Amino acid sequence: MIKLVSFVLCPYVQRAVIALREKSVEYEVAYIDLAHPPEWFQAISPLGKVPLLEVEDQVLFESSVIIDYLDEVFQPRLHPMDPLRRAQHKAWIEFGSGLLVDQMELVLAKDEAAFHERQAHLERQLKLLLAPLEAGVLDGDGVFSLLDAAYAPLFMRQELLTEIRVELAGLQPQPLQSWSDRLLARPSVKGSLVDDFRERYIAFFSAKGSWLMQQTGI
Ligand SMILES: N[C@@H](CCC(=O)N[C@@H](CS)C(=O)NCC(=O)O)C(=O)O
Repeated sequence: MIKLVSFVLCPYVQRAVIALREKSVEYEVAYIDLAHPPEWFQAISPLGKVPLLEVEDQVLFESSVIIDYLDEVFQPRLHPMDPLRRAQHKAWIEFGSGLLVDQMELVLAKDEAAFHERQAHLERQLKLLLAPLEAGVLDGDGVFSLLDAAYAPLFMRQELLTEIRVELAGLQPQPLQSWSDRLLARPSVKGSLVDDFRERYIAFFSAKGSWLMQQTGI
């Protein structure tokens, strides 16, 4: 049995969950509190981060490596078959990892000035996706790809953040919004979070002093 070690709000773990669901692989999830990591986790996690994938008494870390592994061992293959296109997708998945950091830094901004500065940064970074998107580089072989699994957690959070502050919709020009809409409609994506994710997400970042979360009135 495949076992994922997770933190309920972690977008990197969610990438692996989506890949597993697309492949109809049975898996278990062990949720930990990253603020108080249990000893068993500290003993097996090289960097103290989630996700971890436990398989055959071995441990894998780094979400991009975990989803690559899952793609190699479970059908259907989600990465493009063409090696060049596959390499391009891997590169943009790495870029997507950085976008998740940019998004988190936006949410963690403590005041309005910092928020606007990080919003501008995220907007610039998101715009870099437009050229490869319009050139077809981000297309899979006509089907849902591992790159899609890697970007869906980012788009889910963008949607939630836009509900809180409508001006954030402007961060995603139409081609990005269309991509996001397509991904967020997938059952594998819809079912990849805990039911009370929204409440937990808002409560977690409110407790960290997020200026954006203060706008929710919670
Ligand atoms: N590059 C890593 C990032 C993983 C990551 O940052 N995970 C966060 C939770 S979303 C974490 O475990 N943070 C704990 C820490 O940094 O101590 C990946 O893609 O797996």
